[in-house]
Amino acid sequence: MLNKVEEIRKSALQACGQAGSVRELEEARVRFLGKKGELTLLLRSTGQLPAEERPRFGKLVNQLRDELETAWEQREQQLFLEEEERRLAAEALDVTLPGRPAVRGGVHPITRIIEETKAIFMNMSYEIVEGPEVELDYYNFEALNIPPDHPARDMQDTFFFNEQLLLRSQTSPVQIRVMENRQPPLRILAPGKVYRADSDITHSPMFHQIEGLVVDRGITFADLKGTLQLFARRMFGPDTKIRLRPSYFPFTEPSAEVDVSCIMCAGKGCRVCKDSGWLEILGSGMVDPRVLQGVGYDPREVSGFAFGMGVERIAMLKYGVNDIRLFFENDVRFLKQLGRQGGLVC
Ligand code: 2NL
Repeated sequence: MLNKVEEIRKSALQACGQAGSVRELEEARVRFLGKKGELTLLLRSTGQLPAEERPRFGKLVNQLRDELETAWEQREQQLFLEEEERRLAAEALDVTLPGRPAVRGGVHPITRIIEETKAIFMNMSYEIVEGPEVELDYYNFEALNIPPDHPARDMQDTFFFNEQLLLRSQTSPVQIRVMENRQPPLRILAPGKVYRADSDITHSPMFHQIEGLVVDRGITFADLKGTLQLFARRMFGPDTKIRLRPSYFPFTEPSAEVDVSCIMCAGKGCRVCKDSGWLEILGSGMVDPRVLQGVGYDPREVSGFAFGMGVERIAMLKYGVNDIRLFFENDVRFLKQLGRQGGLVC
């Protein structure tokens, strides 16, 4: 029996020393020290011994149990530390490695034109105004002196929800609303999305427009011309010339279309300006007295000028883009290419 105790002691200490992980060690513990383990079995065999030997044997087995428990505790501590060391080594993080460069986005070319234009007019003390994209027929057409039979009213050109409600086809209704609510002097710029039932390489059903309006006592056509001259120089460069051609809009009288000297060839003639040396960039005119009257202003007291431009058209000219749809596909390669040409912006 004493040999048996020594035998178990040896093989238990061996198993304890050989356990390569906390899990293996626990398996060995169950095998020797567990409820059905070897030590328990040994203790049960006490009954086979003569009565006088039993106390000494019991004491021996209990000593062995204490010894093994201590051995297990120490080994467990050791294995735990080893395992933790291995885990920390595997998780090691080299904080001196260079970081990955963050991919930076850019401002969309359309947004850029809008922001530049806003900055130019804010510099001339204009106020930026906004309004609803879903409008009433009254603000989009009637208040702008657009008669019921005018081609712009064609159901085919404008998105109507019903008889009265539509998607605005220009940003003028924003300005009508401002005039209705406020008295001159007024210097406002209304940028925003507009909608027309038209789609090809130069037309998109949604595009962006910027309109400007000045109303005060004594505003003349010279104010219009000087303002647009300054805008053109700041937008396209200090040597830019402008040219006004007579035109017609129901909401302005007189009306003028404004050209700038070609930004590609400086007026010498090229493919972009179709050899004319000029590019049309906006429409403008003196606010029609009927429009002023409609918002409750007295046309004998105040006068005003207004202008409107298509943002995509300006962006296409400025960046040499021939298909408007490229602006809305948001192909990152296209947007990056325009981003690199940002130097054109003055
Ligand atoms: C163009 C022409 C224009 C206006 C817009 C306007 C607004 C009010 C009163 C009078 Cl509230 N006029 N806006 C005037 C002339 C031309 O736009 O070709 N736009 C793309």
